[in-house]
Amino acid sequence: MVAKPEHAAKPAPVLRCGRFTFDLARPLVMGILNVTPDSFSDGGRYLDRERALAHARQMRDDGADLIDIGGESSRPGALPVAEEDELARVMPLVAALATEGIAIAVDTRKPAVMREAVAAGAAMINDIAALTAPGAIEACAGVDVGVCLMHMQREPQTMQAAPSYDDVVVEVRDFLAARAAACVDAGIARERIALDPGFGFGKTLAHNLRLLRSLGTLAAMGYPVVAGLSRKGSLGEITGRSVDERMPASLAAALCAVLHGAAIVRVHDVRATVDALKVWAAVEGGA
Ligand code: 9MG
Repeated sequence: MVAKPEHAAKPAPVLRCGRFTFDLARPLVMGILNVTPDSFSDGGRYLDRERALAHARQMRDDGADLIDIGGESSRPGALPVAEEDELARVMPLVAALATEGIAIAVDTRKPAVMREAVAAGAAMINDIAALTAPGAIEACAGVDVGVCLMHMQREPQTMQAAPSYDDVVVEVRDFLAARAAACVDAGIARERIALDPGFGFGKTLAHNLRLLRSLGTLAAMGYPVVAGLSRKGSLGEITGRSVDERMPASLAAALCAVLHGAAIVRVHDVRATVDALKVWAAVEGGA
């Protein structure tokens, strides 16, 4: 009898987030819902609760696997938000949408917000600071929430002032490996961890492009890689387009990210991204 090749026996990898288990055989789409007055793309648009809920449901209907809700802007130059303000912006949406069976990620750096979000049914904590705040790892350990650990050089207020690396890929990879190890040591299961190079967070266009081409190096660590390029400044630098005109560039960037190894793309334009990925999957599936 001919032995099966080893890869044929391996189940497709999964990402476990609360009550959701995502099959990573196809790329996942994470829709962005910023509930902030000052986010770079949709700042102020979803401060009205009903409007925010309607947008989240629309992204779900358009094919988003997860909705990422954030109450503190992380755009370059953004100022920190008080805990009570962040909770007031985010929690009613998390509670309502989680009850409707939608997989919710909460984009926060604050352990208190993490704890409340998990208690309200959030499936994932998306932390641009990779759970480095005191108490953040503890807030996510011992519960079944998924975590997205992102790399950022410095803080949003200062991160785009002359970012510099000896080797951006090596430094981002080593940082993410260390953060994943800290999470595993604290009891967070490997299957609950995703890693993100943090496009635009303390990176020039050249850094972002090198990281994009090197996503395979990050994916080789064995964790799903999240790529967030949607409408970001680097796409404006390449195309000369304003934030509102960056959808085509964002689709191209999402496809490039998937081709280079991203398992999850974090996007504003869910419907268009889902369509683009369907075309890619049809082509690749037939190969
Ligand atoms: C909150 N936020 C803004 N950009 C992001 C990105 O690229 N990745 C992740 N995980 N979160 C982000």
